[in-house]
Amino acid sequence: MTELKNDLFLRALLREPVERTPIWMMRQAGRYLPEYRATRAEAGDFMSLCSNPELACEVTLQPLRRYQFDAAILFSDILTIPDAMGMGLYFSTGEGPKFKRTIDSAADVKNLPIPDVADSLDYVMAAVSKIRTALDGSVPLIGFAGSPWTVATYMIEGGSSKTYSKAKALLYSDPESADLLMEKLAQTTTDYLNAQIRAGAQAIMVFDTWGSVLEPEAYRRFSLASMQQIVDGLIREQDGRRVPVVLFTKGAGTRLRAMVDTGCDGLGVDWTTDLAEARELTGGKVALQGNLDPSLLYASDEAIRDGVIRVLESYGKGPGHVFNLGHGIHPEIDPAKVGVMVDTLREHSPRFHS
Ligand code: 1CP
Repeated sequence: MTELKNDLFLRALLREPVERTPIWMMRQAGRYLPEYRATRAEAGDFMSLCSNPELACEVTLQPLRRYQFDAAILFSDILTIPDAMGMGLYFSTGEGPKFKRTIDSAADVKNLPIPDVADSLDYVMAAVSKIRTALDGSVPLIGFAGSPWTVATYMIEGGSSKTYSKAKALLYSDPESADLLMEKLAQTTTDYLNAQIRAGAQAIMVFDTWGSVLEPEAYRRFSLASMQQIVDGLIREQDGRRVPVVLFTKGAGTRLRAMVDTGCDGLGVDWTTDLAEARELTGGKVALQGNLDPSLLYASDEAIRDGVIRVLESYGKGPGHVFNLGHGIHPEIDPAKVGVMVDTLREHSPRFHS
């Protein structure tokens, strides 16, 4: 294996000293970049882009050509797993993800197959190894999946939702079926992430985008417990190096404290929680990743610079911080604004590590 030339991101996740704060950006490959839109048009649609390893590799690298990011993230989606379970994922332009079939009953959960991911998601592993070769050790590659609860919301609702009422109805009306669904998803997700690690992913991120819509008890049972199961089942070392795991529950707030106990290496923090408070809640036991409000990238260059410095000051001095947005970048953002964020971080972060 080629030696990693820039391992700031991996070192920061293990809370080892770094000379500056590493940065990557959620949805760094995506619609805000004209070159992404061009490649997606070439592919035809989003799923054709995901399932073509050459084009998935190309869009993964696009943001790294523009900005000095310290990590690459696999170009794929959290909904490839239910697609591999036979639910028929499709994207109609401007409408987000949709499923041809949905989970409507206990029988649907029981009949849901556990796919052989090495086979049905082989295109993802092919993309991972192609990206690793193309990166040639420049920066580490992040593999990812959605949390079972977050993925389940799409499977039950048939797409995006504002209220999650169908998904929550299943949890409360038939908790045993909900447990079985989470179990099937946790098992498949663990296999899938381990296959990504074997193919070359050097860090793992689990996106629990909708965990915070659950009340505390339901969060523990249906979201946190299944993430715990995934963390427990993951390969944690590869090629003599630890493969760090980051969990991200958007809007986690005080739940960050319980998330530490999963044994993950890092936690994603969105912009509604101050990093100083998150650091206190997590007692310095994990690294923190975040948390500039993505909407701040609509602001003036000066306001963006101030915002980046405020995030650095909020975390404070010392290791264990990976800079990121608090959630994915919005599609309308001017790509030049991302450059302002990255340049400001490069200029100002070294003094937080001296
Ligand atoms: O029109 C297009 O080109 C599709 C837009 C798009 C993109 C660029 C989708 C559809 N997915 C992706 C890529 C993607 N999705 C990545 C790639 C790597 C990168 O970050 O650069 C990742 C990590 C995801 C993860 C993802 N997909 C999440 C979790 C993270 C998050 O943002 O909260 C979720 C919830 C999804 C579902 C999904 N897929 C696509 C969309 C538009 C959505 C969100 C739908 C919704 O808001 O409910």
